[in-house]
Amino acid sequence: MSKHIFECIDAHTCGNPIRLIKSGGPKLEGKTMLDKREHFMSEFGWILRSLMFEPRGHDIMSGSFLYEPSSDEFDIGILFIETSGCLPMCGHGTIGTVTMMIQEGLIKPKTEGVVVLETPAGRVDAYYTLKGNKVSSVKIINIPSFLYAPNLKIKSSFLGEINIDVSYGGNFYAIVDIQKNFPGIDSFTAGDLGAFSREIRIKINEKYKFEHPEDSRINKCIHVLWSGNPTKPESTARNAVFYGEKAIDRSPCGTGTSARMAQWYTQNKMDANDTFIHESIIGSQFTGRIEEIVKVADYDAIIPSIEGWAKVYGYNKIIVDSDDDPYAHGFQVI
Ligand code: PYC
Repeated sequence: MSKHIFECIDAHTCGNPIRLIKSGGPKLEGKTMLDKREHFMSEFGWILRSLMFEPRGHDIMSGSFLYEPSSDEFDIGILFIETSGCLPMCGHGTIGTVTMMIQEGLIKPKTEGVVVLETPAGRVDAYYTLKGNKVSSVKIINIPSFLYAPNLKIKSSFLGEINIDVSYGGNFYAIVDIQKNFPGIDSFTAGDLGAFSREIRIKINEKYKFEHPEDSRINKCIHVLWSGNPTKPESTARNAVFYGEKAIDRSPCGTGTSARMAQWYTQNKMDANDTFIHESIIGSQFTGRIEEIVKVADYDAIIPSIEGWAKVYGYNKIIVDSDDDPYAHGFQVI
Protein backbone atom coordinates (compact mmCIF):
# COMPACT_ATOMS: atom_id res chain seq x y z
CA MET A 1 0.00 0.00 0.00
CA SER A 2 1.50 3.32 -1.04
CA LYS A 3 -0.88 5.65 0.80
CA HIS A 4 -0.28 6.21 4.51
CA ILE A 5 -2.03 8.58 6.87
CA PHE A 6 -0.36 9.89 10.01
CA GLU A 7 -2.37 11.75 12.62
CA CYS A 8 -0.14 14.22 14.39
CA ILE A 9 -0.23 16.93 17.02
CA ASP A 10 2.20 19.79 16.43
CA ALA A 11 3.79 21.75 19.26
CA HIS A 12 6.95 23.61 20.11
CA THR A 13 9.10 23.45 23.21
CA CYS A 14 10.57 26.85 23.99
CA GLY A 15 10.56 27.54 20.24
CA ASN A 16 11.75 24.19 18.85
CA PRO A 17 9.20 22.03 16.98
CA ILE A 18 7.99 18.64 18.14
CA ARG A 19 5.45 16.61 16.16
CA LEU A 20 3.78 13.77 18.07
CA ILE A 21 2.69 11.10 15.58
CA LYS A 22 -0.26 9.65 17.45
CA SER A 23 -1.41 7.20 14.79
CA GLY A 24 0.05 5.63 11.67
CA GLY A 25 3.43 4.76 13.22
CA PRO A 26 4.93 1.36 12.34
CA LYS A 27 4.67 -1.79 14.45
CA LEU A 28 8.15 -2.32 15.83
CA GLU A 29 9.89 -5.51 16.91
CA GLY A 30 12.04 -5.75 20.03
CA LYS A 31 11.49 -5.68 23.77
CA THR A 32 13.04 -2.41 24.85
CA MET A 33 12.79 1.00 23.20
CA LEU A 34 16.47 0.68 22.23
CA ASP A 35 15.61 -2.58 20.40
CA LYS A 36 12.62 -0.89 18.75
CA ARG A 37 14.84 2.02 17.71
CA GLU A 38 17.13 -0.45 15.87
CA HIS A 39 14.14 -1.86 13.97
CA PHE A 40 12.86 1.62 13.10
CA MET A 41 16.29 2.68 11.81
CA SER A 42 16.73 -0.43 9.68
CA GLU A 43 13.31 -0.39 7.99
CA PHE A 44 11.43 2.86 8.45
CA GLY A 45 13.76 5.63 7.32
CA TRP A 46 11.09 6.62 4.77
CA ILE A 47 8.67 7.53 7.59
CA LEU A 48 11.29 9.76 9.19
CA ARG A 49 12.05 11.45 5.87
CA SER A 50 8.35 11.85 4.98
CA LEU A 51 7.38 13.45 8.30
CA MET A 52 10.53 15.41 9.14
CA PHE A 53 11.89 16.64 5.79
CA GLU A 54 10.32 19.09 3.35
CA PRO A 55 7.62 19.49 2.13
CA ARG A 56 5.79 18.03 5.20
CA GLY A 57 8.50 19.05 7.64
CA HIS A 58 11.55 21.31 7.51
CA ASP A 59 15.23 21.43 8.49
CA ILE A 60 14.56 21.91 12.22
CA MET A 61 11.72 19.37 12.55
CA SER A 62 11.67 16.68 15.23
CA GLY A 63 9.04 14.16 16.27
CA SER A 64 8.01 11.33 18.55
CA PHE A 65 5.97 8.10 18.56
CA LEU A 66 4.46 6.35 21.58
CA TYR A 67 4.84 2.57 22.15
CA GLU A 68 4.01 -0.08 24.72
CA PRO A 69 6.90 -0.08 27.19
CA SER A 70 8.97 -3.19 27.97
CA SER A 71 7.73 -3.50 31.58
CA ASP A 72 5.24 -2.23 34.18
CA GLU A 73 7.93 0.04 35.58
CA PHE A 74 7.01 2.52 32.81
CA ASP A 75 3.83 4.34 31.80
CA ILE A 76 4.78 4.54 28.13
CA GLY A 77 7.64 4.04 25.66
CA ILE A 78 8.79 6.88 23.42
CA LEU A 79 10.78 6.94 20.18
CA PHE A 80 12.38 10.16 18.94
CA ILE A 81 13.05 11.18 15.38
CA GLU A 82 14.51 14.34 13.89
CA THR A 83 16.20 15.40 10.67
CA SER A 84 19.47 13.84 11.93
CA GLY A 85 17.95 10.39 12.58
CA CYS A 86 16.49 8.46 15.47
CA LEU A 87 17.81 9.78 18.78
CA PRO A 88 18.43 7.79 21.97
CA MET A 89 16.91 10.68 23.93
CA CYS A 90 15.56 14.17 23.23
CA GLY A 91 14.91 16.69 26.02
CA HIS A 92 12.81 19.27 24.20
CA GLY A 93 10.99 16.36 22.53
CA THR A 94 10.13 14.83 25.91
CA ILE A 95 8.87 18.12 27.38
CA GLY A 96 6.70 18.68 24.29
CA THR A 97 5.45 15.10 24.04
CA VAL A 98 4.49 14.91 27.72
CA THR A 99 2.66 18.24 27.39
CA MET A 100 0.69 16.86 24.42
CA MET A 101 0.03 13.43 26.02
CA ILE A 102 -1.43 14.95 29.17
CA GLN A 103 -3.19 17.98 27.69
CA GLU A 104 -4.80 15.94 24.91
CA GLY A 105 -5.68 13.01 27.22
CA LEU A 106 -3.61 10.44 25.31
CA ILE A 107 -2.45 8.60 28.43
CA LYS A 108 -3.33 8.36 32.11
CA PRO A 109 -0.13 7.89 34.12
CA LYS A 110 -0.17 5.46 37.06
CA THR A 111 0.69 8.32 39.41
CA GLU A 112 -0.87 11.69 38.73
CA GLY A 113 1.73 14.38 38.13
CA VAL A 114 4.48 12.15 36.73
CA VAL A 115 4.89 10.15 33.52
CA VAL A 116 7.53 7.41 33.72
CA LEU A 117 8.98 7.08 30.25
CA GLU A 118 11.02 4.34 28.66
CA THR A 119 13.31 6.09 26.18
CA PRO A 120 15.94 4.28 24.06
CA ALA A 121 18.58 5.83 26.37
CA GLY A 122 16.84 4.64 29.57
CA ARG A 123 14.26 5.69 32.15
CA VAL A 124 13.19 9.34 32.23
CA ASP A 125 10.66 10.60 34.79
CA ALA A 126 8.66 13.64 33.63
CA TYR A 127 6.92 15.72 36.31
CA TYR A 128 4.23 17.96 34.85
CA THR A 129 2.37 20.92 36.34
CA LEU A 130 -1.19 21.69 35.28
CA LYS A 131 -2.72 25.17 35.19
CA GLY A 132 -6.41 24.66 34.45
CA ASN A 133 -6.53 22.26 31.51
CA LYS A 134 -3.07 23.20 30.22
CA VAL A 135 0.33 21.78 31.13
CA SER A 136 2.32 24.83 32.20
CA SER A 137 5.71 23.15 32.71
CA VAL A 138 7.48 19.78 32.59
CA LYS A 139 10.57 18.83 34.57
CA ILE A 140 12.38 15.73 33.35
CA ILE A 141 14.79 13.68 35.42
CA ASN A 142 17.14 12.65 32.65
CA ILE A 143 19.41 9.64 32.21
CA PRO A 144 22.92 9.62 33.82
CA SER A 145 25.12 12.11 31.99
CA PHE A 146 28.92 12.29 31.95
CA LEU A 147 31.91 14.02 30.39
CA TYR A 148 33.13 11.35 27.98
CA ALA A 149 36.26 12.79 26.32
CA PRO A 150 37.76 16.17 27.28
CA ASN A 151 40.28 18.21 25.30
CA LEU A 152 39.90 16.80 21.81
CA LYS A 153 41.53 18.81 19.03
CA ILE A 154 39.95 19.37 15.63
CA LYS A 155 41.30 21.54 12.84
CA SER A 156 38.44 23.58 11.42
CA SER A 157 39.08 25.02 7.95
CA PHE A 158 36.93 28.00 9.01
CA LEU A 159 38.20 28.66 12.56
CA GLY A 160 41.61 26.98 12.90
CA GLU A 161 42.38 24.55 15.73
CA ILE A 162 39.42 24.07 18.06
CA ASN A 163 39.38 22.47 21.50
CA ILE A 164 36.34 20.26 22.05
CA ASP A 165 34.96 18.36 25.06
CA VAL A 166 32.61 15.52 24.17
CA SER A 167 29.97 14.92 26.81
CA TYR A 168 26.96 12.59 26.96
CA GLY A 169 23.48 13.68 28.07
CA GLY A 170 21.34 11.19 26.11
CA ASN A 171 23.26 11.98 22.90
CA PHE A 172 26.97 12.73 22.54
CA TYR A 173 27.70 16.46 22.21
CA ALA A 174 30.84 18.06 20.81
CA ILE A 175 30.98 21.11 23.11
CA VAL A 176 32.85 24.12 21.75
CA ASP A 177 33.44 26.59 24.56
CA ILE A 178 34.46 30.20 23.95
CA GLN A 179 38.20 30.08 23.19
CA LYS A 180 40.98 31.79 21.20
CA ASN A 181 39.62 30.67 17.82
CA PHE A 182 35.94 30.83 18.76
CA PRO A 183 34.70 34.10 20.29
CA GLY A 184 31.14 32.84 20.86
CA ILE A 185 27.88 32.43 18.97
CA ASP A 186 27.16 36.19 18.82
CA SER A 187 29.96 36.64 16.29
CA PHE A 188 28.37 34.28 13.73
CA THR A 189 25.13 33.61 11.89
CA ALA A 190 23.18 30.36 12.29
CA GLY A 191 24.29 29.55 8.70
CA ASP A 192 27.96 29.97 9.70
CA LEU A 193 27.52 27.67 12.72
CA GLY A 194 25.88 25.09 10.44
CA ALA A 195 28.81 25.13 8.00
CA PHE A 196 31.38 24.85 10.86
CA SER A 197 29.39 22.01 12.44
CA ARG A 198 29.03 19.90 9.32
CA GLU A 199 32.81 19.80 8.94
CA ILE A 200 33.50 19.21 12.66
CA ARG A 201 30.97 16.37 12.78
CA ILE A 202 32.80 14.52 9.99
CA LYS A 203 36.29 15.17 11.37
CA ILE A 204 35.56 14.30 14.98
CA ASN A 205 33.98 10.95 14.09
CA GLU A 206 36.87 10.12 11.75
CA LYS A 207 39.48 10.90 14.39
CA TYR A 208 37.81 9.59 17.58
CA LYS A 209 35.36 6.88 18.60
CA PHE A 210 32.26 7.55 20.72
CA GLU A 211 30.44 4.65 22.32
CA HIS A 212 28.30 4.48 25.43
CA PRO A 213 30.14 2.27 27.96
CA GLU A 214 26.96 0.31 28.76
CA ASP A 215 25.52 -0.12 25.24
CA SER A 216 27.49 0.17 22.02
CA ARG A 217 24.28 0.82 20.06
CA ILE A 218 24.51 4.37 21.40
CA ASN A 219 27.44 5.74 19.45
CA LYS A 220 28.74 8.56 17.22
CA CYS A 221 28.81 12.26 17.98
CA ILE A 222 26.43 14.02 15.60
CA HIS A 223 25.43 17.09 17.64
CA VAL A 224 27.64 20.15 18.14
CA LEU A 225 27.02 22.55 21.04
CA TRP A 226 28.40 26.07 20.50
CA SER A 227 28.73 28.39 23.50
CA GLY A 228 28.01 32.06 23.89
CA ASN A 229 27.56 34.73 26.51
CA PRO A 230 24.05 34.94 27.96
CA THR A 231 21.87 37.90 27.05
CA LYS A 232 19.60 37.68 30.12
CA PRO A 233 20.82 38.45 33.64
CA GLU A 234 19.38 35.26 35.16
CA SER A 235 20.93 32.91 32.55
CA THR A 236 24.00 30.89 33.55
CA ALA A 237 25.13 30.27 29.97
CA ARG A 238 23.94 30.36 26.37
CA ASN A 239 24.25 27.80 23.61
CA ALA A 240 23.32 26.88 20.06
CA VAL A 241 23.03 23.17 19.29
CA PHE A 242 23.48 22.01 15.71
CA TYR A 243 21.77 18.87 14.36
CA GLY A 244 20.75 17.38 11.02
CA GLU A 245 22.21 19.31 8.10
CA LYS A 246 21.06 22.85 8.82
CA ALA A 247 19.30 22.90 12.20
CA ILE A 248 20.16 25.09 15.15
CA ASP A 249 17.97 24.14 18.11
CA ARG A 250 15.62 27.01 18.98
CA SER A 251 15.23 25.60 22.50
CA PRO A 252 18.21 25.43 24.88
CA CYS A 253 18.39 21.65 24.11
CA GLY A 254 17.60 19.25 26.96
CA THR A 255 20.18 16.55 26.30
CA GLY A 256 22.74 19.23 25.38
CA THR A 257 22.10 21.05 28.66
CA SER A 258 22.47 17.70 30.50
CA ALA A 259 25.77 17.06 28.71
CA ARG A 260 26.99 20.57 29.51
CA MET A 261 26.11 20.28 33.20
CA ALA A 262 28.05 16.98 33.30
CA GLN A 263 31.01 18.78 31.72
CA TRP A 264 30.76 21.62 34.27
CA TYR A 265 30.46 19.14 37.15
CA THR A 266 33.65 17.33 36.10
CA GLN A 267 35.41 20.66 35.68
CA ASN A 268 34.34 21.71 39.22
CA LYS A 269 32.18 24.55 37.91
CA MET A 270 28.95 23.01 39.30
CA ASP A 271 27.97 20.73 42.17
CA ALA A 272 25.00 18.65 43.32
CA ASN A 273 21.82 20.75 43.75
CA ASP A 274 23.25 23.67 41.75
CA THR A 275 20.96 25.28 39.18
CA PHE A 276 21.95 26.06 35.59
CA ILE A 277 19.73 28.31 33.49
CA HIS A 278 20.55 27.66 29.86
CA GLU A 279 19.57 30.17 27.19
CA SER A 280 18.97 29.30 23.54
CA ILE A 281 19.80 31.17 20.35
CA ILE A 282 16.36 32.87 20.50
CA GLY A 283 16.60 33.65 24.24
CA SER A 284 14.28 30.88 25.54
CA GLN A 285 15.42 29.17 28.74
CA PHE A 286 15.55 25.74 30.41
CA THR A 287 16.28 25.38 34.11
CA GLY A 288 18.77 22.58 34.72
CA ARG A 289 19.83 21.13 38.03
CA ILE A 290 22.19 18.41 39.24
CA GLU A 291 19.87 16.06 41.15
CA GLU A 292 22.35 13.34 42.08
CA ILE A 293 25.93 12.22 41.61
CA VAL A 294 26.36 8.68 40.26
CA LYS A 295 28.78 6.48 38.28
CA VAL A 296 28.43 5.14 34.74
CA ALA A 297 31.10 2.42 34.37
CA ASP A 298 34.27 4.33 35.39
CA TYR A 299 32.86 7.77 34.62
CA ASP A 300 31.77 10.27 37.28
CA ALA A 301 28.24 11.12 36.23
CA ILE A 302 25.29 13.26 37.21
CA ILE A 303 21.54 12.77 37.13
CA PRO A 304 20.41 16.06 35.60
CA SER A 305 16.93 17.54 35.60
CA ILE A 306 15.67 19.91 32.93
CA GLU A 307 12.56 22.05 33.24
CA GLY A 308 10.79 23.86 30.41
CA TRP A 309 7.42 24.39 28.75
CA ALA A 310 5.71 23.59 25.47
CA LYS A 311 2.73 24.92 23.51
CA VAL A 312 0.43 22.91 21.26
CA TYR A 313 -0.34 24.79 18.04
CA GLY A 314 -2.09 22.39 15.69
CA TYR A 315 -3.57 19.09 14.60
CA ASN A 316 -2.10 17.72 11.44
CA LYS A 317 -3.40 14.80 9.36
CA ILE A 318 -0.52 14.04 7.02
CA ILE A 319 -0.92 12.03 3.81
CA VAL A 320 2.09 10.22 2.36
CA ASP A 321 1.22 8.67 -1.00
CA SER A 322 4.23 7.60 -3.03
CA ASP A 323 2.06 6.63 -6.05
CA ASP A 324 0.73 10.15 -6.31
CA ASP A 325 3.48 12.46 -5.01
CA PRO A 326 7.11 12.34 -6.19
CA TYR A 327 8.10 14.10 -2.95
CA ALA A 328 6.13 11.77 -0.67
CA HIS A 329 9.36 10.64 1.01
CA GLY A 330 10.76 14.11 1.47
CA PHE A 331 13.81 16.07 0.37
CA GLN A 332 16.32 18.43 1.89
CA VAL A 333 17.96 21.46 0.29
CA ILE A 334 21.45 22.01 1.72
O1 PYC B 1 16.37 18.91 23.46
O2 PYC B 1 17.57 17.10 23.72
C1 PYC B 1 17.10 18.00 23.02
C2 PYC B 1 17.43 18.02 21.58
C3 PYC B 1 18.21 17.16 20.88
C4 PYC B 1 18.23 17.60 19.56
C5 PYC B 1 17.46 18.70 19.47
N1 PYC B 1 16.97 18.97 20.72
